[in-house]
Parts: sequence; C-alpha cells; structure tokens
Amino acid sequence: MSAYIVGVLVPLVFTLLLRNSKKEKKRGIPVDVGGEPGHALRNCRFTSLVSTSWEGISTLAELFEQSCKEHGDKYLLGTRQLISRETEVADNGRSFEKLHLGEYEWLTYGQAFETVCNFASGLAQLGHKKEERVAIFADTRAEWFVALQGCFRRNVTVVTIYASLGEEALCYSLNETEVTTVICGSKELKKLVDLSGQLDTVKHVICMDPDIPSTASSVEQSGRWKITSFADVQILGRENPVDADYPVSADVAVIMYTSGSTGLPKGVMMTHGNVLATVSAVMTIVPDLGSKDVYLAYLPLAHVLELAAENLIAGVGSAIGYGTPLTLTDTSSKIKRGTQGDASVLRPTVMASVPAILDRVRDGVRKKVDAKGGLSKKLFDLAYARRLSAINGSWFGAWGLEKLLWNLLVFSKVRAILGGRIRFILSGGAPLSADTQRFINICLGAPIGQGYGLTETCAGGTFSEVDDSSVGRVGAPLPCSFIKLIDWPEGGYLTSDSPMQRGEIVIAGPNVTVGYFKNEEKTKEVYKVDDKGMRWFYTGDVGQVHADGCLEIIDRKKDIVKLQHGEYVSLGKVEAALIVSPYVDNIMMHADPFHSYCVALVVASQPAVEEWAAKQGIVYNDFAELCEKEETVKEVYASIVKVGKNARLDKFEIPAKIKLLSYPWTSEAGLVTAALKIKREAIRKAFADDLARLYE
Ligand SMILES: *[C@@H]1O[C@H](CO)[C@@H](O)[C@H](O)[C@H]1NC(C)=O
Ligand SMILES: *[C@@H]1O[C@H](CO)[C@@H](O)[C@H](O)[C@H]1NC(C)=O
Ligand SMILES: *[C@@H]1O[C@H](CO)[C@@H](O)[C@H](O)[C@H]1NC(C)=O
Ligand SMILES: CC(=O)N[C@H]1CO[C@H](CO)[C@@H](O)[C@@H]1O
Repeated sequence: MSAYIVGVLVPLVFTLLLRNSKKEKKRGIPVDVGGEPGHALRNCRFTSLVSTSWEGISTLAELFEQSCKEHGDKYLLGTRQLISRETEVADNGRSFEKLHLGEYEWLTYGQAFETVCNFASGLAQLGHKKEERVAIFADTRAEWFVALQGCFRRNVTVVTIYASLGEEALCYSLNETEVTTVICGSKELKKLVDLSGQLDTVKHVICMDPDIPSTASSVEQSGRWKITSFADVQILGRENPVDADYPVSADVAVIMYTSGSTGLPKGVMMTHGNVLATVSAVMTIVPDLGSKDVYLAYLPLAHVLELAAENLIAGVGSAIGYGTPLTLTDTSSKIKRGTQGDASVLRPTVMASVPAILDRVRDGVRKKVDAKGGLSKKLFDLAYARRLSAINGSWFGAWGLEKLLWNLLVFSKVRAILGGRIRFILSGGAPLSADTQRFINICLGAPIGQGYGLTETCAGGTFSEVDDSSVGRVGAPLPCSFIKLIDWPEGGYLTSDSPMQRGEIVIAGPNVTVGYFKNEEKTKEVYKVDDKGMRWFYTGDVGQVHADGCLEIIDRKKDIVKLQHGEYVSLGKVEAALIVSPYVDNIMMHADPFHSYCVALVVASQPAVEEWAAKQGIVYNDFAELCEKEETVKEVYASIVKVGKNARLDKFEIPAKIKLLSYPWTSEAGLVTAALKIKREAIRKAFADDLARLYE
C-alpha cells in the first residue's frame, strides 16, 4: 500500500472516530455539594478536587527546590543582552526609544537556585524580619522571579502591585500591608522617591538595576531608606548564608492588589496551597508540558495568570525567557528596525496571553495581508476559508496533504511572527472574542486554552480543553474547582432555565483564596463557607452551562463593565447622567469587554424632538421616520455628549454611537420593571441587531 493512501486513510478514520467521540464528549458533570442550592459541576476526569500534582509537595518553595535539584543543568531563566539603546526621531519630530537586543543569556536551574538562596540570605542580612512584608514593584523580569522565590524560601509574604494602579493606590497598598522592603527597578524607584513622604513603613529598597537614580540619594541621606542594589544583596547573602525557613501550605504567599471596580484597591491573600492548586490544575491541561518547552514571559507578574504560569513552568523543568510587550515581535514598537524581537530569538513553544495582545497580533496580520493585496491576499483568504470549514466539520482540510500545503504556502509566515514553534497559548484575564480565537487557531495552528478565573479564586475556575474547537465559551471546571450556578431572580437568570441552566457563578476548591487583606466586611460579602467547610467565592458573573458541561459567560451581575483596555464603565451611573438631556426619554448604555468604547440605545422624547424638528422645518410622515433621520440622530447625540461632558464623564464613558428609538419601553413589553427600571437583558435581546450594528 502506498504511503499516500495510508496518509489519507489513517487521518480519515482517525477524524471520524474523533468526531464521533467529540459529539458525546462530556467535559463537566454534575456534582453533589453543600452550600446554597444550585447547579454544580466538576471536571469529568477528576472525581475529587486536585490540590497538588506533586507527591509530598504542598508549597511553592518546595516545588521550586525539588525542580531545581531535578533539572540542575537545564536552562531556567533567560534574559536578553542589551546591545544598545538608541533614540529614533520620527518625521513629526517625536522621538522614540529603540532597543537593540541580543541573544538570551541563561541561568540553569542549579544557578538559579543558588541565586535564590543568596537573595534569601541577603534579605535576612539586610535586617528584613520574616514576619515583615516585602513588595515587588517592577516589570516582569528574571530578578522578579528570583526575589519571589527568595521570599518564599524564608516564609516572607510578597505584596504585588499592578503597575497601572496609580500613585494613590500604590501608597495605599504599601501602607496597608506595612511593607518594610520594596524591590523595584530604577524606573519604579524614581516614582517611589517622589512619594517618599507618604511611605512611612518602608525601610529598605532593593534596586534591580545597577543605575540607582541620583534623586534617590537625598532620601537615603535623610536616613529614612537604605538603598541596596540587587547584586549587593546577592553578595551579602553569599558571604553570610542563612538557613531556609519554609512556609506551610496555609501560609500566605502573596497579597495581590487589584483595582476595585470602585474606590480603593483590594489585596487578595493567596496561600501557597491556593497557588499550588491552580498550578497543578493547569498542568493537567497543557498537553505534555516538560523540559523541552520554552515559555515566553512578558505579562505582568503582578497578575495571577503570569505568576501561576511561571511557577508551573519552573516546576516542570521548562525554560522561561523574558521579554516585554513592546519588544515581542520584530515589528514591535521598541525594537530597532532590522533587529529581532523576543519571540524570534527565543522561539517559544508555549505562551500566556491576554485578549488585547492577541487582538493586536490578529490586526497586524490582517493589515499586512491587505497591504500586500493581489495574489497573496487571495491565497490567504482561500487558505483561511478552507481551514475554517475544516474546523467546522469537513474533515479533508484538517488533516493530511492539504493542511501541509497551506502551512507551507501561507501559515508558516504567520507562525514565524511568534518564532514558529508555538504549540499552546494560554489566554486569560478577559474573554477572548470568537473571531480572534478562530483567527489565532487557524493562522498559528496552535490551540488556545482559554481560562476563566479571578484573582480571588487564584485564577482557578474553568478552562477550555485543547480538543475543544468551539469558540465563545470558557470550558469546563478546572480539576481544582467546583463551579456552581445559583439563581439570580432579580436579573432573570434561573437554574431552571432551558435549554441551558443559567445563574450567578460561584466557585469553590482549594484554589479559593482566604479573602481580602484587612477587609473582613468585604470578605464576608463575597466569600461564604458552607456546612461542609468548603469556601465559595461569589463572582458576580452570570453564566450558562452547555450540554457538555462547559460554561459560557453571559452577563455581569453588577452593571459595571470592564472595557477592552481595562476601564470600568458603570452603566447605571452613565445612564443617570445622560438621561438629563431633554431629548432622552429613556436610555440603556451597552458596553462589552471586546470593545474599547460603549454605545447606547436611546428612546427619544417625542415632544422635545418634534419641537426641534418643527423649528428646523423638517418634514416627515411619522415620528419613527423622524427618528431614523441622520440629522435627528446627530442633534440628539450632540446633546448627549454635552450633558455627558457637563456631568464630567470620562471620554470612554460617553457612548461612541447611539441608536434612536421612537417607541417607549414598557413593562407590558417586559423591557422595564414595574418600578420602571430598565431590564438590561430583555432590552439587549430585543435590540440585539441594533446593538450589533452600532459596533460595526
Ligand atoms: C510563616 O509566617 C507567618 C507570618 O509571619 C507565620 O504566622 C507562620 O507561622 C509562619 N509559618 C511557619 C511554618 O513558620
Ligand atoms: C497608613 O496607615 C495608617 C494605619 O495603619 C494610617 O493611620 C495612616 O493614615 C496611613 N497613611 C497613609 C499615607 O495612608
Ligand atoms: C462555521 O460554523 C459556524 C457555526 O457553527 C457558522 O456560523 C459559520 O458560518 C461556519 N463557517 C463556515 C465557513 O462554514
Ligand atoms: C483555604 C480553603 O478554602 N481551603 C479549602 C479548599 O478546599 C478544600 C476542599 O477540597 C476545603 O476542605 C478547604 O477548606
């Protein structure tokens, strides 16, 4: 039999088998749990919750030490050499910093372990007591990871602060946790110096860069801070070794500050056991993760997704190469023209990502293809369509020769953008749009595992499995989590709904964190312990469960929506401000995390709009026709923008587009409550087409 026939037949049989099994494949199944009644699910493959994948290991410190001993000579931490830093002046006179970066320089597992031990000893020698907290305030880099592990080894709790939190939040969180040592880069040190008057508890600063800014010396001279370089801490530790002081599973490893949707940031306390459970669960989901893998690290380590990912990678013997979002690819903004981006040099096999970055990759590819035009665009479009229909069910394109051909002709060039070897992408932080997920799947030929989780659940929650080619869903429960839907009658979501059960999502498991730091009240509000001692976190997200046990997020209980770039829009607040316009009878704001702007449905106030039309001498048959007219929409929109500005709304809070409606929303039609409050879900459904058009 010729190789060709085997090449076609084997995949054919395999695909048919796969398709049959796919149809029936259950991913999440019901489970009997305590607490509030609802529809609870667990991962199919695990009958009990996973808390560690490594026998005898219960903390991140133990995991790291064991892995270093096992993988001694393998590469662990890679950092690119800086060849030169240049300033490029663009045509418009603005100047940009460009970097010329070289090869990766590596620390092996053995060397990294020694560095971590030295750092831990040095920290103790500096006078940092282990019951005091350390804050790490820096971009993602090898020193960050070393400092983290160094603290873990001595049972020192690390406070992480999201760089985008702003100055007030920074002072607030450092003060609240009474941090005595801050570890930062020279860029962050400059910021700290400006705020030094407000940082009463800080005694030591460890600067990761050799160039300590000159402004820092005044704070040092005043005797308030002692500033030491990272390298000096290492030397101090090497010369004066101190024994490890291991934490236990229930000790708090990290206090992670995240922005609250309103007001001050909240510090989520994560134990070693919490993070280890997530790390263990994610390990079961990335296929064959091991010492052959190379991971590109560039997301903020102050984000739980990246923190868990790097601990996992270091736990299984893979290599971590550090990069930044601005130097990721050859065309990234900080890369000197003609030199290589991080992905091209590292050639990673695994990455973590967030939707905004994957959207950027997609847009970049599309732009390039469109710019080329002609035959290459036709070829790309054809290949894309073929691959899409292959994913949709026709088996021929998915396997065998055709796939090979398209890879060779078209997709290998796209794959090369991320180094050409990517075999798995982990996406989290926000929902990924179906369009981008398909695009990346098809062009990179690499599956995306999309996760749903929160800082409070230590990123635990659900995860879409590699062989699940559907889009728009977030998958089945992680092996470390139970997911439960509970009724939310006010919102109109019930576990008795059909065809799919719906409700607020609550999450339990060894992954659920112990609560907010120094905020008992808030903790009690969203964490509940059931009669069996299981902790449940109330997410405020609303979901529905598909027949195979996978979750889809459909709404948010609070009417606060996070836009694509991370700004929060409180729909109710904005509506209250805009309804002041004389032309507005009623209004519903709409925002979603896939877009950077909001839109609005506006019910026109008939008397006001007709009065304006009469003054303008506009002729029309009926009010509906008047509301369709471009000039009417323009007038109403201008009025909305004006009242929005008067109410001091931010630019992103003011709708970018509106749809003007001529009929009022009534409770008979089910669009408002008896108390005339708008029913978002019902309105969204009734005007789904209009909303979709507003985002075109
Ligand atoms: C770790 O540190 C915490 C806080 O200082 C302390 O309460 C705990 O007992 C320590 N754990 C061990 C095993 O010593
Ligand atoms: C720091 O925290 C203390 C209480 O722990 C409080 O009295 C003080 O006002 C806070 N300082 C700042 C600058 O927030
Ligand atoms: C693929 O399937 C989805 C729904 O399952 C459908 O919306 C889409 O049009 C299909 N695409 C192609 C190219 O067949
Ligand atoms: C800290 C915490 O929430 N621990 C819980 C984790 O889950 C187990 C059940 O698997 C509970 O027994 C723990 O109390």
